[in-house]
Amino acid sequence: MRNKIKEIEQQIQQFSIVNKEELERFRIQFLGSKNCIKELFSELKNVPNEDKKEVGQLMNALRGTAQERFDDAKNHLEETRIDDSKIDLSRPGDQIEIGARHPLSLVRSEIIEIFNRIGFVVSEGPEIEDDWHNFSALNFPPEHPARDMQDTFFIEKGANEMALRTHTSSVQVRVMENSKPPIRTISPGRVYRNEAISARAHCFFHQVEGLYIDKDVSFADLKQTLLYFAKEMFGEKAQIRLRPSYFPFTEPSAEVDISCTICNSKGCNVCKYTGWLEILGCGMVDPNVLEASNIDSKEYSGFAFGMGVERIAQLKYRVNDLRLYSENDVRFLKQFTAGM
Ligand code: 2U9
Repeated sequence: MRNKIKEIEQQIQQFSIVNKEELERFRIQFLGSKNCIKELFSELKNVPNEDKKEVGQLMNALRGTAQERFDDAKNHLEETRIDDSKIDLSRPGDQIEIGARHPLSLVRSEIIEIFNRIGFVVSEGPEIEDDWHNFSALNFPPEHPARDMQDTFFIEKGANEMALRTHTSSVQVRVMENSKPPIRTISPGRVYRNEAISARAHCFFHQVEGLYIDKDVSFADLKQTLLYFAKEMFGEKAQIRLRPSYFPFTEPSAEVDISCTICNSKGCNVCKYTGWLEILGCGMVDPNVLEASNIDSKEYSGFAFGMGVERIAQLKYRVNDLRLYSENDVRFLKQFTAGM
């Protein structure tokens, strides 16, 4: 009898009561008119007289336990019940936050689309480069400062010298080596320079470099291509000017400014009262660069240009601290949308 009492007590404690239906099943089984505890009481007459008192007390306690479990479960269900009449079905749902594209990704796509429209195709290549593709094939002399540890991240020095590419021109050397002119390609990608990180410099940034090689490609073609780019990127009113410059891989070379879109070239603190903002570098591909990739410089000529995506994004979105692009602060990142 004592075992039966223990067994029923266990059943009472383990009975799952998470809804009204289970509560009712519990009531019928342990407290209803034909409940199992009542059945135990009817067997009390078979218990030896000397044990009757104690067993009777155990049965009473068992009934109390069943009642207690029932009351607790009932109270709990009532407390947690959602009152249907209090639900306001007209309330707007919780806002689901939609992510935004990274500003550099938006600008990169826009640059690619602009050049796609005039026939430039995207080419990509490795971020870890050998000396040939990053420097020698691009006419960098052996003593050029870019080859210094101070400027470039070398991975292996010596015979198998490898470095993180310092520009995506290395990709275009590979295109020249593997295809014949006409070549019309742009190479977007991340590049690395050994620089201390500050608002105006970073150890990595993003470039889009362009290359066009064909018969009779002229400086006028270059200027017209860049004017087209400036107008597509910054608006129909945009103007460009070229200033002479020097790069090992182009001759002649130039730096390109765009008319200040903020003050309409009247002069403001962004353009430092010059009316112009620097946006990219360019030039005619040096014949040595063509020859290094087995392209006959007497038959073919070409132009090239290069721009920093961060710089274009800075001008488009007025971001004046380069570090913001890689800190992944959502307060910064969620401000950019494709239509801006
Ligand atoms: C080949 C030959 C020549 C790509 C060029 C520039 C000028 C240039 C800078 C702009 C800002 C790099 O991101 S930046 O720091 N680039 O000024 N780049 S011409 O010339 C090439 C490319 C490929 C085979």
